[in-house]
Amino acid sequence: MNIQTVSTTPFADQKPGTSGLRKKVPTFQQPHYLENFVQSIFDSLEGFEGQTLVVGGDGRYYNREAIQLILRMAAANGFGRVLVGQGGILSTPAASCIIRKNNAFGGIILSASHNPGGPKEDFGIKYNTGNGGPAPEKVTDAIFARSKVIDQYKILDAPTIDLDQLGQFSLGAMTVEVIDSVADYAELMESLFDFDRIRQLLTSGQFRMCMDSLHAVTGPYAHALFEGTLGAPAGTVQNGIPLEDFGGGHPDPNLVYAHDLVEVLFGENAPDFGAASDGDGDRNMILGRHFFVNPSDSLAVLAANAKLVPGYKDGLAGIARSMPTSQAADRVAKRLGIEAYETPTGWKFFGNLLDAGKATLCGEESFGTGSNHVREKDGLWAVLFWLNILAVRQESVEQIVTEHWQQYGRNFYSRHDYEGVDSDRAATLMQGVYEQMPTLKGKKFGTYEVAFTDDFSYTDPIDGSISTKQGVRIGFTDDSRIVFRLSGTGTQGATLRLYLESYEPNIAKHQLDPQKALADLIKIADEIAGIHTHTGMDKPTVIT
Ligand code: VG1
Ligand code: CO
Repeated sequence: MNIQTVSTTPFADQKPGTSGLRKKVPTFQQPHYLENFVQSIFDSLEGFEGQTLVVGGDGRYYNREAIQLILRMAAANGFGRVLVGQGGILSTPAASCIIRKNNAFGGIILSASHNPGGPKEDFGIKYNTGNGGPAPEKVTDAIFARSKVIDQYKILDAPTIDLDQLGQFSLGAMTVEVIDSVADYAELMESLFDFDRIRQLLTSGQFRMCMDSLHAVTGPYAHALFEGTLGAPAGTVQNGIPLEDFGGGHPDPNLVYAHDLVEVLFGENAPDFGAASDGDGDRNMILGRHFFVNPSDSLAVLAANAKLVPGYKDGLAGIARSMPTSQAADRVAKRLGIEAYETPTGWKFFGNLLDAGKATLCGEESFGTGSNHVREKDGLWAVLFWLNILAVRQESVEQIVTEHWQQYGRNFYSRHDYEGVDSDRAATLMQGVYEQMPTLKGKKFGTYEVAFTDDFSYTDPIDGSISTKQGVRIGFTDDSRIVFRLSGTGTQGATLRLYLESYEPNIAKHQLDPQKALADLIKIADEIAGIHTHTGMDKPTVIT
């Protein structure tokens, strides 16, 4: 066994963002770049000697090279065993499931999620802890601190492992097990949902669904679940083979980047149900026939109907949502008499609440929904949850959502993204907003009056850790809100996210287009932040 200790010098830019370290592929391909980060992860952990590590990714360009390197470094650093998905494939929620099921020490997930892939596009890496969830800030801070002073890394001199063949291999003193990417995850799904009922729905001839995997990681999972176990006709899953460049697309399940699916669901003779997932399989978009389900509403509907699903039949302990997510789920929590939690953006903030049994369902406005079954958001889980509800209620997606609004009122909601903004301009814009904050309270904009402003700060109720500067909130006296945040997942320039929300109890107004219902708030946001002036853009890149 030949362990090499290689001298290196630090890179200054290895600070993990909202979800791991994401950079362009050529950045990762620089000599020592990935090695430094992986060693910084290992150097920040204690007690993994002889333990199990889970490794897998979304199949994007550079996935296989990165995995070979991580295997040799894990062996050199003293891990006992690595479980790696066949072909290097593990969706993010499947990786979380496998970490938990095997009591692994942790896992490394290779993905830049919804960002494009390819030789000139994005790659990413993140570390998940033994609970199966993204490392909390204290761990990612330690990794970053280490990356700034690292001077050597350890790697085993060994041939590459055949990732396509299931089985056990030795790598120095370490064992590598290449495992089925889908089986454990599929088994977990079957334990939560009423597969018989969903199968009846999908084979009834009365119901058609369309699942778009966007050439990303959920393809094999969706084929096995929907067309395999659940009996949906072949062709139900589109773009179901993971490609290194996602077919040149943007694997982001929203109205803009999943336009092919949107066209089908809004076209003639549309199916009853449509869904899409993102690069690494943790996001979901839900569509009915000619109907879009806003992710914030989706969380609220799942919560309100949870008892219809076997895995949640005893009810929910609590519901957690990220701050910019609409307050629709809070209304459900209130009626159910359970706690509603508001956390900063990013799934890592849900981990403690889930581990402590305080929350059962969690969600983000960015097409992320999940539960205590794993410690990541989970795209196909959300699709199955919807199918289970549809199978029980025998109503359309549109009926279920409009009836929900009738019961709870409607939280009109929209997110406007301005992508690829010059970083300095974005910083100037945010600075301008910060400067106005102290004087905004009580100020009137037409019929709207500012009730409060703050830069969201979160104290974790379990471990007391504090996270500051999580987005500027401007709240109005009628409970509507504007939130400004800069993205922490982009790799080029800055992305400004503007989140808008208002509440409408009047049923007669529920059919309004959200962009119309929110038109005044959209104008106020521009008046306060000067979005168009600062970005030089006359409209957002993506509207959700
Ligand atoms: C975005 C979303 C956030 C999500 C994160 C990771 O972060 O807003 O809700 O948790 O992506 O999702 P940001 O910092 O760009 O707003 V994924 O599917 O990239 O793992
Ligand atoms: Co993702």
